[in-house]
Amino acid sequence: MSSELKNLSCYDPAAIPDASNLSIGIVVAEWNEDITTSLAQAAIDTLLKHKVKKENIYITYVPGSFELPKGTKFLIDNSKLDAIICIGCVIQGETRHFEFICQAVSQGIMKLNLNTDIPVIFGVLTTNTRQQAEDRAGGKYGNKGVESAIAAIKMASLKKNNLK
Ligand code: DLZ
Repeated sequence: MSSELKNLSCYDPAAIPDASNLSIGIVVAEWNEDITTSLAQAAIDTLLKHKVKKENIYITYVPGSFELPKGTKFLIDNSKLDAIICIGCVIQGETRHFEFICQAVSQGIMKLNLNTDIPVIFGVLTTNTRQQAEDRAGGKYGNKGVESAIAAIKMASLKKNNLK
């Protein structure tokens, strides 16, 4: 599957498992807040569209993407969720912050996936420009929040089915 021109909001609704009994957490980074708000809203709308109950969607906020793994760990330790979506937006700047944050958040999320029972979804945009982020937060390439919500439903269902 080529990703460069993939519209992040496109999927086959018929291929999505029943989500009516799922509880999903969403951890949202406040940096680039307009973008992350758009991503989070798209994730929420997609979960609701697939019948996740409003009261079973838990939203928390962290200062920046660097804090997403720790915020997610707090949620894992203090709740019983079927999957957690991490929402962030890291935009390349003039310093090397970008590399460190991207590496930390991607490795932190992967560690949570491998070391805990909860699927944790990488809903983080890592872009060279603000325009590229806008294009993927409801712009010409769709919305990564939709893709993240679908991934959360699929992974939560996969986990439940493997436990039966
Ligand atoms: C410091 C920083 C910078 C420069 N850029 C971003 C960004 O583009 N996206 C993002 O989510 N967070 C950024 N941050 C904040 C860090 O993620 C983190 O919150 C701070 O370094 C405090 O640990």
